[in-house]
Amino acid sequence: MGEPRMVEVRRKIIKENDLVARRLRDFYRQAGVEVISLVSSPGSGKTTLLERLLADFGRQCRVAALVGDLATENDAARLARTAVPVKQITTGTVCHLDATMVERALQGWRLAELDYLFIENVGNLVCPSSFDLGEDLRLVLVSTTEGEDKPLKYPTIFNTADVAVITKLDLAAAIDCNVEELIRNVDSVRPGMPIVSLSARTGQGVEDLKKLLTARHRAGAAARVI
Ligand SMILES: Nc1nc2c(ncn2[C@@H]2O[C@H](COP(=O)(O)OP(=O)(O)O)[C@@H](O)[C@H]2O)c(=O)[nH]1
Ligand SMILES: [Mg+2]
Repeated sequence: MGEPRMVEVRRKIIKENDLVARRLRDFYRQAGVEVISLVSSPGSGKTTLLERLLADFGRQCRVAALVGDLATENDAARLARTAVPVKQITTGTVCHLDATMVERALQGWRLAELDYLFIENVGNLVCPSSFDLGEDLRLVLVSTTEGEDKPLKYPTIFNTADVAVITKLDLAAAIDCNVEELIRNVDSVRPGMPIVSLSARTGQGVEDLKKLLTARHRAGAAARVI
């Protein structure tokens, strides 16, 4: 396939995805559910953070999760221990979730009975940035163990997310990560982007993220009432 043809096919796929994402966004809004997705490279700590968030939020409100991976149901099994509804989407060879996969996975779910739906994307810092899932908020995670320069190398994923989450803060000293530099690099790629630094292992900083998410949810609910 020649390059112009590849570009054309890709553009068509993304356009179709945007139509489904728009439908999903309306669906989420009507149901009054806040949808939060997580993107990062493999191993940055998406599932570990979700284990905490689902357990904590699950005590106060109605929460569910979809998790994407190329293969295995491992993450769904980990998250199911939190006792909230969880469904795994296995994508086979596809390196990202798309809106159609999410729409299909949600069939039969009563979204109006949920306050929050979390979606863990396939671990990848490139492809998920092109695929809108209709979510209200996209978190991009980058761990202290990945190197301070990752925001500079993968700017698009930061530019298509709403909040940056620096993970594995407990490992920063051991790995000699300069967290200030990592924060500066996120800010240089996306000035003003909210940044939360945390460790899902120790719990340090997790409250800050929870506060940010609940404040947004309250603001969204108020806007819906008005
Ligand atoms: N020390 C430390 N390890 C973490 C933290 N978060 C995740 N991990 C570990 O990093 C590895 C990958 O985490 P996982 O949540 O599966 O990443 P995912 O692929 O992004 O979902 C696992 O061994 C986790 O236990 C953290 O905050 N601190
Ligand atoms: Mg995972």
